[in-house]
Amino acid sequence: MSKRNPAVPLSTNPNLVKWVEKMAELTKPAAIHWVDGSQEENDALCAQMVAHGTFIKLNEKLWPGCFYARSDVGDVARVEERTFICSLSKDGAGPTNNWVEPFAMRKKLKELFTGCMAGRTMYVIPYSMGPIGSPISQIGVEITDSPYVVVNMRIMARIGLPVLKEIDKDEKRVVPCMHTVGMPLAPGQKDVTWPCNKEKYIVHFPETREIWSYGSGYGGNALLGKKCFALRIASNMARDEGWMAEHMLILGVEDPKGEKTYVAAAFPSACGKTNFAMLIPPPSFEKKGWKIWTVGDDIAWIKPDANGQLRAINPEAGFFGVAPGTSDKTNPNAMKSLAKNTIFTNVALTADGGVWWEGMTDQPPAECIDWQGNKWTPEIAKQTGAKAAHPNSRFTAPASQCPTIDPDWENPAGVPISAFIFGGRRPTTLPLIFQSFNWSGGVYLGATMGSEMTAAAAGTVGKVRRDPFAMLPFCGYHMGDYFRHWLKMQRNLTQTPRVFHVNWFRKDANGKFIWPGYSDNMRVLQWIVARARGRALGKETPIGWQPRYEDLDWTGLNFSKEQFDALQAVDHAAWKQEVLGHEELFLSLHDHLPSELIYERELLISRL
Ligand code: SAT
Ligand code: MN
Repeated sequence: MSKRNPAVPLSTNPNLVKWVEKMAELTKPAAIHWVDGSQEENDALCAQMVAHGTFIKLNEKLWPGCFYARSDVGDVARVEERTFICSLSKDGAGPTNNWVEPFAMRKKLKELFTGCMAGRTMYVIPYSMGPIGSPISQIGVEITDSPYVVVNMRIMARIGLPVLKEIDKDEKRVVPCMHTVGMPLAPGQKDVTWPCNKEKYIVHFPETREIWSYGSGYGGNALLGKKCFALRIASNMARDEGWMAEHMLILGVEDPKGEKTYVAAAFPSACGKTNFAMLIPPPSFEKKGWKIWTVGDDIAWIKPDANGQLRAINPEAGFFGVAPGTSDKTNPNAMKSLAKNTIFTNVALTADGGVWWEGMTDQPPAECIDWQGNKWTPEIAKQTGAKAAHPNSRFTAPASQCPTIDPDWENPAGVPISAFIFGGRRPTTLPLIFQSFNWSGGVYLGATMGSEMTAAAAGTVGKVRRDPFAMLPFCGYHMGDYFRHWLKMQRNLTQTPRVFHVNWFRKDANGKFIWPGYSDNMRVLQWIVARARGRALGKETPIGWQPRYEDLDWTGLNFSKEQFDALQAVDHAAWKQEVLGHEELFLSLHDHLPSELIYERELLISRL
């Protein structure tokens, strides 16, 4: 086989080729590489990064096909304060986003990107969010000077030749995504293993559907298909085109007769979305034939089909999961997903060429190298509090390796959504489970969801950080308009999904969690599915429908009616306080807040 010249364009689409040329002129790379997405190309890039020191190849026997990377200490997470929605009007971005006037921002970006790729290779990555050819999928092209981004994108999205074929076939509109680590190399200058820049800009132009990212090599800042496209830009597309781009997991519940019901769920961060997406039912449920199938763990694109049924795809092809806390006990399916062909970033490196993170095993290794490259032992940790793995360390793993991946996860038509679930980390007030009375009541639940802050600082305990639909850092336009879009969506549906709120985190008077969580969440999910199918009873309460004790299957769990009543209690006084918190959020969005939500609030108050 003759080796192709990677600088020769792989596309016949004149707009794409011209844009790439223009960007090369701007950024002045040493070379251009059109990414074909092949295994050989991937192997070569990984080998190149190993030689460079960016990657360490893990022990092939223990971790086949896996690589290890350590980031710069200042480049470990998304940078919300450096994230901008540059819509034409400030009002379009709303009070929950940072806004800079688009012409001023373009001027700044031109400065930043001029010559920014000097001494580096510019990679052109064509990618599809969602199965190639699906009516719900979208195409982007990311230009980047980071080979780390290329190999991560290869796991997180569909990339390369099959996508270019789509682009060339229809001269399809693509979302242009510019990314640079922001560290040009002067002739002869020695590179570092994780190039980045202290100055960071994550910029979105919603009207022109463009993304410009400067200065970071990390996850959500650099893998532009994920939060930047699939949520911030796509939420704009979805509003204009009548669909939904949501920060939601998707899972399928299969009952003993083989009937499958799909639900989509939004939780704020640190509420166990990946764990819920890969839930393993309790043994008594498994024995009867209940199964959970995983479609996605982070993002859902949802569109009504010709019959007015909402159908969802997972636009991603991999899991970009938080490593700490993931174990064979908390999430065996995630552990199996990441057992091979996975990229680990900022976890700890063990003496046998493996990886470790806090919570992975009961016993920490006697010694390892921490995420900053220093020697780490349990003794050192005790003295200094040093973590072996960064709390936001990640695994990038192919979704196809998940043992419970749904057979329909790549179905271009998507899966039918019967219910939406909202949740939060709420030590008080919010019961384990309730169902909204109707769609607008459900939108109210999504709009007012949040998590209680745990910081011990005076005045913050018990304070709820509102995170509407878990979209606070991801909604690419005015949050009030986004609520309106949710309300409007229902008008085009023949089957309206039921809407639920869950809280796995309610505590008793002694500060102990009342609910065991994890597998036992299946008991709640079973009721949700039965309600969505109109098969389960519930009782009416001021906040919505709740299951009675006898409506849940308790086989294999010792959980008394008294415990359940404590978990499900609706404390009127606490709820009146809660509703005041809703008011606070609504005030901040006031001029764009749909009146339906004010009515919902009034109705709730009158029922309390
Ligand atoms: O880095 S990502 O934005 O992809 C993950 C996260 O922070 O939620
Ligand atoms: Mn997320």
